[in-house]
Amino acid sequence: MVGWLGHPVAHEIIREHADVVFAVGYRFSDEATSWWTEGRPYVKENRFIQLDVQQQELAKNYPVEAGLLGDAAATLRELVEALDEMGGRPNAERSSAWIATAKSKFRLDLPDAEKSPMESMVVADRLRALLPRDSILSIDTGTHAHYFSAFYPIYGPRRLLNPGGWTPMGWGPAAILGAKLAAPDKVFVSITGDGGFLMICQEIVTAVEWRLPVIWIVFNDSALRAIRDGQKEAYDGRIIGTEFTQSTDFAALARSMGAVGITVTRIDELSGVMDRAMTCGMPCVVDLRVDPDAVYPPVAGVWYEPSRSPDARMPRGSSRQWTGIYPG
Ligand SMILES: Cc1ncc(C[n+]2csc(CCOP(=O)(O)OP(=O)(O)O)c2C)c(N)n1
Ligand SMILES: [Mg+2]
Repeated sequence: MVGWLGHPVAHEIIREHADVVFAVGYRFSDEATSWWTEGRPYVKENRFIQLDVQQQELAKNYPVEAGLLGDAAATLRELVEALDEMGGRPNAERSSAWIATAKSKFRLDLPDAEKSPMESMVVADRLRALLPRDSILSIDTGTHAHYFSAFYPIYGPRRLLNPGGWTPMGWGPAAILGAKLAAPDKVFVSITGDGGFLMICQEIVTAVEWRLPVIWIVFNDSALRAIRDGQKEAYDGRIIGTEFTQSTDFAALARSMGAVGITVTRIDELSGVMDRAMTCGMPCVVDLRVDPDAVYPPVAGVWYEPSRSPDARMPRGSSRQWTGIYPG
């Protein structure tokens, strides 16, 4: 992903090394461009080819060298054929080597796995290994979501459902029900914060009534962390109303509504719990006790609220620009 929750390596490739950016079905939206902020990731020097099925998207937000109107799969097939007729990609070996290097840079240094409450980055990493490759995730709004949008690998289209730039809390835990109805044989997981889930947790009852075996994974840090951390940055460490004095037992809440509820306090419990969640045939809430100060994931974009002045754009997480890690 690039933009507000973009990975530093992806940003560096675009900003400093891309001869041309080929955008396929990509709208250059607010969230995906850090609200069109220079360098996060796009810069004036970038040149774009944009392929989209809707004409009005072409060059809507950024000027393009070439706009291609068409179905992505069909158009890409034709382009590959045309390239083959021209004798293949020039510099193919060099660019393949680059891609291999870039992929290796996406590996993370994970924080302490043994800790309790747990490190969210470790949880996200383990979940990728435990969930099927074609499982479908919805994320919600808040810090918990950043661990997934920033570096959780997605292996196919429409497998990460994202509330986008308006970031409405509670969207992810509810959206997962509609998604499950559309593809009943897949594993559906809602990644949500405790604050967001509290806004919409009555939908557990809907899932029980409709017999929809979805899994909600609640990153329970007893805080509205995204806002709390913003307060700390803006007000010299002071916070107000963003740490809960009363925590919620989401497993008990789930059981009170007829669903399965499981609490996880240590990472070594996660594998068994996910097995149970995926095989119980019932809606299931997994209450994960995570550290409200868990190590932040590497993101290199900025968030911008339109009412704030451009000077007040807030870098969160890693604001480092990560330059110079590739050979020229
Ligand atoms: C409906 C709604 N209200 C308020 C906000 C502002 N907001 C963004 S993130 C956040 C906190 C989210 O808390 P939680 O779900 O616990 O996630 P965490 O950041 O703790 O991981 C708030 C209040 C919002 N995006 N949507
Ligand atoms: Mg929270």
